[in-house]
Amino acid sequence: MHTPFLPPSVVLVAAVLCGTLAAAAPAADAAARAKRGTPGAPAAAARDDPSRREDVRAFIDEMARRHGFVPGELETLFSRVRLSPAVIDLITPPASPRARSWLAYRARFLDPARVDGGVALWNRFAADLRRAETQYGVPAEIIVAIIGVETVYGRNSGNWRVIDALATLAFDYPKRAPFFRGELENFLLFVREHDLDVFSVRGSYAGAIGIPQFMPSSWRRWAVDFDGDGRVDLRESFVDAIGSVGSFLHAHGWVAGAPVAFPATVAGDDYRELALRDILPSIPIGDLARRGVTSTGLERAGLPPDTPAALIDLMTPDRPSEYWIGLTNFYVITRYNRSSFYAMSVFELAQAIRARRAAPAAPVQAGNTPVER
Ligand SMILES: [Ca+2]
Repeated sequence: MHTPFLPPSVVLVAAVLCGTLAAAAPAADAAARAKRGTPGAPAAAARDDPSRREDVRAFIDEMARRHGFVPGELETLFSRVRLSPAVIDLITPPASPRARSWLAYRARFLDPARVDGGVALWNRFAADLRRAETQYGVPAEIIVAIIGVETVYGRNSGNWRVIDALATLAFDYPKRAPFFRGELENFLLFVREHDLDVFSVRGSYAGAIGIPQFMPSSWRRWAVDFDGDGRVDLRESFVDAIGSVGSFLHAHGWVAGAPVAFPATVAGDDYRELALRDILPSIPIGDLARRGVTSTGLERAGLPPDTPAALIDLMTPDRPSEYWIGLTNFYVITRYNRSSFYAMSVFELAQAIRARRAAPAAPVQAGNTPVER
């Protein structure tokens, strides 16, 4: 994991704060609220000290009310939070949809080094991956590929202080403020439950943590202690990460033994409305042909005609789109990251890792890998 040491001053502050996120006695709650000072702090001061912002104070009050945090302790914590405009820049999608390119996206994840890294992780944790496959029904290569796409097998799990990232997105990114306030709430609970130093937890600019990049709410709901040491540790334990990815996909409806997606060809105009729909599988595969969508892989799979599917349009500027038929398991991968580019990268990387592991000397294919799961 990529987690550098904190400067000593931060460690000292963190040590003081560590373990203070305990439940408040009502008296302490009232006393802290009473000494909180007057509202209407100058804008500059509020920017430097988030704890003086009205919206942060309201959040602190809510955390005290709902979860028994001590307001004064959360104020001290938020006074040391650094809101970061860079986080807003990173999370803001490009202004023009044409900036999105499937081929460019795909090239970031489908490279020989990432395929080889996946084979190495699989070989190292083969028994645990088999156990996850048995317990959750999720193939080893899908779990390995998600960890590969997320963090290059734990090598790049993010260097942002999660408290800074989540506070920035909760309070300075109105578009998704409710979601990130929920994650900030879950992060404070997570830190309290695991007795962690709140400033020591590092992650992505979006607040995702550890080898599989779980958001705090996902960690609290779906992460599992898969190595049996009594703690859930997605920052250091690959085995916990493997089990937790399986647990997450299982909980989101992974269908054991079912295929993920098939390459498709389109003709006419009736397919266009399908391509504009959400990635939620909403058309029976038996209706695809009359909409101009065909797939020899899908036909060979012999699935029941009422199997729900989605037409996935993987677009690249100035090139024809690549079309796929996404089934329920494709949709389940998008619960991890709500993007068809993401899900297809995971799926293709998974196939490439499986193929490479089965035939170590074979070259990594540049085009679509065969899809026969
Ligand atoms: Ca564990």
